[in-house]
Amino acid sequence: MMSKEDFIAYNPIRIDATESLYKSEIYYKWLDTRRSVREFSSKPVSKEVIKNVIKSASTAPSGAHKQPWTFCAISDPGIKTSIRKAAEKEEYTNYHKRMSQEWLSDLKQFGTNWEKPFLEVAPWLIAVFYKAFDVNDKGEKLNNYYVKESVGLACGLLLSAIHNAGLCALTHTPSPMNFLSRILNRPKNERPFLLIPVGYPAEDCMVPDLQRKPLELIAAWYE
Ligand code: IYR
Repeated sequence: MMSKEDFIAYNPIRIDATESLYKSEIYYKWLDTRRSVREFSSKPVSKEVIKNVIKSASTAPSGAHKQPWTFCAISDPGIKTSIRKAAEKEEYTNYHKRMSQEWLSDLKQFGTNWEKPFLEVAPWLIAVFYKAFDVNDKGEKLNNYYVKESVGLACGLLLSAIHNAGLCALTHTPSPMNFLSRILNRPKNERPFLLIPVGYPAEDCMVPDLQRKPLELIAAWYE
């Protein structure tokens, strides 16, 4: 059993208020340049970079520090093709039958449709799975906590790490995405969460002209 005696000192480098203000502003301005992209270059990205962004993601806090995630990194062209085919099959039905008029109209500005060429063009796909529970050596179920919150946090850090590496990504959510468990042969305790193509943007990559909400609309102050 862990007790307070097992704690270790936490002593991050202290910075003064001026540097803090400067760094917070620089970080925001840099993060604000991140965009989701759907037009990728096929230019390769090294496995070392992908390892580092996954390790960055896994620094996220998680319920009871269970780290209930698996990041499947796929560069195999055959697997990418299988994933594209399965995703497009679902998306075709989504766009033609399952999505409401309101939903379709909300998506108009992004120019999306059922076709997902980026799933083959991007050099890497990271399929993120959440672990609904863990399984120990004896095959017994162990609880995880706040699983989706935890994996969502890890994905946020993943996107930041990808942006920091000069790469771009799309948080893609084909629905339903059970096909990912089948194609990637994942164990029963793992469920698909996000499918994230990663790479360089295409030379002529275009993105919608979106504005982010101003602070007044996203923050409430109680001083
Ligand atoms: N999953 C579909 C539709 C879609 C839904 C939302 I909400 C988006 O922000 C974007 C797309 C697709 O990937 O096309």
